[in-house]
Amino acid sequence: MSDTNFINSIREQFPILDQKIYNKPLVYFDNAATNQKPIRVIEALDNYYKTINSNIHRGVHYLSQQATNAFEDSRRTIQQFINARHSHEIIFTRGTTESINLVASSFGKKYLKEGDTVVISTMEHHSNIVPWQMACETYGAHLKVIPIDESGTIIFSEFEKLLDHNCRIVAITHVSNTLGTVNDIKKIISAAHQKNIPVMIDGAQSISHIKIDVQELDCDLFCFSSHKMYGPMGVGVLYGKEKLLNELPPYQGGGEMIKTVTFDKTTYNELPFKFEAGTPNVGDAIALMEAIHFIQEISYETIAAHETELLEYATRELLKINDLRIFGTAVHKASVISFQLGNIHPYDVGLILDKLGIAVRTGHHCTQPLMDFYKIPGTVRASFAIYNTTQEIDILTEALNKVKIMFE
Ligand code: 7TS
Repeated sequence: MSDTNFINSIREQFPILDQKIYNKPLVYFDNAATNQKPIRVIEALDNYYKTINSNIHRGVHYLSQQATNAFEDSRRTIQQFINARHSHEIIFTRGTTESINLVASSFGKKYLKEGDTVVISTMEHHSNIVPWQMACETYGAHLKVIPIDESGTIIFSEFEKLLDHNCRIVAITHVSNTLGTVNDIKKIISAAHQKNIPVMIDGAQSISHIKIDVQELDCDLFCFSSHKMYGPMGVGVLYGKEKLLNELPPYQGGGEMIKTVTFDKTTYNELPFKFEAGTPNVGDAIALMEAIHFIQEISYETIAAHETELLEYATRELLKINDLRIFGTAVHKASVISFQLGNIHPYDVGLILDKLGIAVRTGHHCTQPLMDFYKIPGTVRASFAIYNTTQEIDILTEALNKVKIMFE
């Protein structure tokens, strides 16, 4: 059992949690969409704008140097956090969606041609489907989709069949935002590499739950968002192996990504700046560093232990409710539970839960092909973070029983 005092000491760091919604204590179970921010992250952002706000890399003046140093400190902190070999392998983006668009656009331009295939899975978020569809359309390539079984687990033997001589890249999520499935990406990467196929991992949902070591995983590209790991919105990361990033053409043109510009020809800057056109989100990138320290101080071991306890408790308690069906029953799951309550529309469930102070997400969760697979319009999704408690799960269970009675 998690130590209540310890979890309370964590909750105290999140001012937003201490409020009432419709006169009920807030139960925040929409962490897979975005999790809340500890006060130290909020203060880091506040301090940035109060003390060193300035445009970076270009200024000779004191503030610009301070902002540049802090921004580059954040890059090095991220490098160490995911154990990248070099800090220039860390590219700042707006978030996972932009990181994937960057990869699909640049990789597509360099490597995709008529008849090639891009392999993704049935459980991808739209952000890891649409950019690849767009690239495939441009270059005459095709999307191939790894099937899953009823539990929401990838059928590995089917995946291996897709690794043929036409396959240029595998782009796959680490953790499903809808089902919670944790894919065995080490095995996936290793199988693809045996055929010399690079792998891009969508780490949007894993970064706050699982320790990432990009060298150990040997992934070629890894994308994540700050706002899903206790950091601010508007900033994210693309990690890429130096050699691959050097081969890829720039994504956007503008300031900072150039070495020289004439009206006849432009030469591009070196990594990471080649991929960072325009003024970056300096303040949020600096505040992200604080979110990393927050996670590191708690430790992934503690986070995983607590969230596993919440997942197991919630699964047990929710399944006691008649007619409640959980989607996503893979052996390895992150703290996400998607469910349907009898025939009640997920949106109706969400609306009533909201009136009882409980924030969940309802709908297709930007995974429409996955909804098609299960032949359902959507689910109700509760997703847990380090500050959630079993008492809050009891509130959810009680509320769902109320919803059932209302619709009976
Ligand atoms: N990939 C996965 C697996 C995600 O869960 C999300 C966001 C994204 C990519 C896109 O991340 P963004 O930060 O660029 O928006 N997932 C969700 C969700 O489940 N509910 O709201 C956003």
